[in-house]
Amino acid sequence: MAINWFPGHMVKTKREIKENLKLVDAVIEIRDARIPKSSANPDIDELCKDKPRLILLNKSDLTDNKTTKAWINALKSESIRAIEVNCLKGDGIKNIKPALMELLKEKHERLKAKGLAKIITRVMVVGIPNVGKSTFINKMARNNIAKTGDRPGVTKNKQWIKTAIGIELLDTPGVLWPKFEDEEVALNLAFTGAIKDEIMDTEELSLKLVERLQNTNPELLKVRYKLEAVAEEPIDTLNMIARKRGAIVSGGEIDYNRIASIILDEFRGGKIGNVSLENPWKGEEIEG
Ligand SMILES: Nc1nc2c(ncn2[C@@H]2O[C@H](COP(=O)(O)OP(=O)(O)OP(=O)(O)O)[C@@H](O)[C@H]2O)c(=O)[nH]1
Ligand SMILES: [Mg+2]
Repeated sequence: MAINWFPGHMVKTKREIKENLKLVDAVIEIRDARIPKSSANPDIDELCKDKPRLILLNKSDLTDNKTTKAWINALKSESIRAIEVNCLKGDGIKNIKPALMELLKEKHERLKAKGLAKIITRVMVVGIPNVGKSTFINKMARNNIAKTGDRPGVTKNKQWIKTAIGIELLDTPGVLWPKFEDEEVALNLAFTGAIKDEIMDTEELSLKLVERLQNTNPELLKVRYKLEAVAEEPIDTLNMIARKRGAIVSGGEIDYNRIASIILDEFRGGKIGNVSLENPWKGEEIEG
C-alpha cells in the first residue's frame, strides 16, 4: 500500500526544531503507546541526540496495560527514560516533573556551583502528528491554550506555554520522516491516525486493520461486531462487519467507504478494545 506521508511543511518544522533546541534545557518526545516503536521518529532521534530527553508513551488508556509496562522496561534497559501517560485524563502527568529534574540534575548542579539559580526549565515538546502533544501541553498549563484535534496536522506553528510548576513548554507541529523502511511501520502510523486519511486508500487500510486484528485480537472483533467467528479471509470478516453495521448500498452491495471509516474511527477511539499494535518482545510472544 503506497502512502505519501511527507508534506513540505514538515521540512520547515524540522528546521524549526533544530533552531529552537538551542533555547531549551530538555526535550519531551511524545509517542503513541499503542506503537512505541513505529511512532519513534528517527529524525527526532538524530536532531535531539544531544539534549536530555524524556519519552512519554501517551494514550495509554487505549493499550494493553501489560504490554505498555513491558515497553517502559524495555526502554529503560536501553537507558531511555519513559513514562506512560494519559494526557486526556492526566494519568501519569505528576511523574513528569521529577523525571525531568532527575534528567537535568547535573546541569542544575553545575549552575548552582557557579552561583546561578535556574528557576525556569524550558522544554520542547516533539513527536509525530496526532500523538497528543497539544493535549499534553493543555494538561500541564491547566487551561486549554493549545489547539487540539482528532486528526494529524492541527498544530501549525510553534508556541510557548507557561505552566504552574516552573516549566515552560514549546509546542511544535507533528513531524514524520521522509521514508518508511517497513510497511508495517507505515500501517501502524496510519491505523493510529498519524497520517492524514485524505492521502490514503482508507478502504484498503481498513481491510489491513481487520487482517491485523483478526490475527492478534479476534475476540475483540467478535465482541464489538457481534460475529460468531472471524472468517479465514480478512475480506470476508470485513464483509460480515459491514452487514452487521448496515454499511450497504442499494442492491445489497457493501459500502466499503462507509465501513472503512466506521472501523478506523472505532479503532482509533478505543471502541474495539485496548490494543497494543506492537510489543517489545522480539520475535516470540510472551503468554499470560
Ligand atoms: N484516548 C486518548 N486520546 C488522546 C490522549 N491524548 C490526546 N488524545 C486525543 O488525540 C487527538 C490528538 O491530540 P492533539 O493534542 O491534537 O495531538 P498533537 O500531537 O498535538 O497533533 P498535531 O498537532 O496534529 O501534530 C485528540 O483527539 C486528543 O483528544 C490520551 O491520552 N488518550
Ligand atoms: Mg498539536
